[in-house]
Amino acid sequence: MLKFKNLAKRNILYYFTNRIRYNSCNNLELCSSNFTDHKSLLIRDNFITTEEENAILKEVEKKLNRMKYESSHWDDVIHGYREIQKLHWLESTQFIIDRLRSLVPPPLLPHTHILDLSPEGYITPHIDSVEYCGPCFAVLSLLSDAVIRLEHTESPDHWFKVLIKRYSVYVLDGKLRYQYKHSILNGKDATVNEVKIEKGRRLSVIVRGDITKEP
Ligand SMILES: O=C(O)CCC(=O)C(=O)O
Repeated sequence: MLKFKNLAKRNILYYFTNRIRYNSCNNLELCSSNFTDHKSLLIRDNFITTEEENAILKEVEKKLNRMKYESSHWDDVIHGYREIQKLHWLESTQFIIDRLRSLVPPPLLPHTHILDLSPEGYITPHIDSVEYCGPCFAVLSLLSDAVIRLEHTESPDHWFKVLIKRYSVYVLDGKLRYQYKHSILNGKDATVNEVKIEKGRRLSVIVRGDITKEP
């Protein structure tokens, strides 16, 4: 019981202390200076160390390296990718995954989605289907920086772009989850304030809230 209480306390602490408001102009590009919706993006740099990145890679590459990059996803959203769903982790890696899971309010889907984008890979604007993803998900970025762009579904002139750094985590929930489409920009479009971001091969480790919880 005490263990559970401590865990719950830690999760709540994580959830509220890491909601960083991005206002550095190097990392953020807004559609207009009075736009504020980006402030509900939870983002935390250096969420893992290089050693922790290596531990995750070692575990997922056994399977990924036997797969070929696919040119496009069944729904045409993801291009240049390979992916797996992973349920069980080695004890040494599980605690990193647990740290990531602690950013998403329970209940969570039990498996972790590993998405490996080739250097040319990208993700087109979409909202995750409510059939596969609950009200919140957290994405840990390995191997490369990337640029995420969010655009309001009904007002496309409401948008922002953020540099998502290697080792960082971001969390989408609330209006950013349901009212904004998100995309990971391709090499040509991957700029923030006209500064080009070099995206190499990028691996994202994604944990999702369970679909049983309605918005
Ligand atoms: O890899 C990412 O940062 C984005 C993943 C994504 O678009 C999704 O899970 O819906």
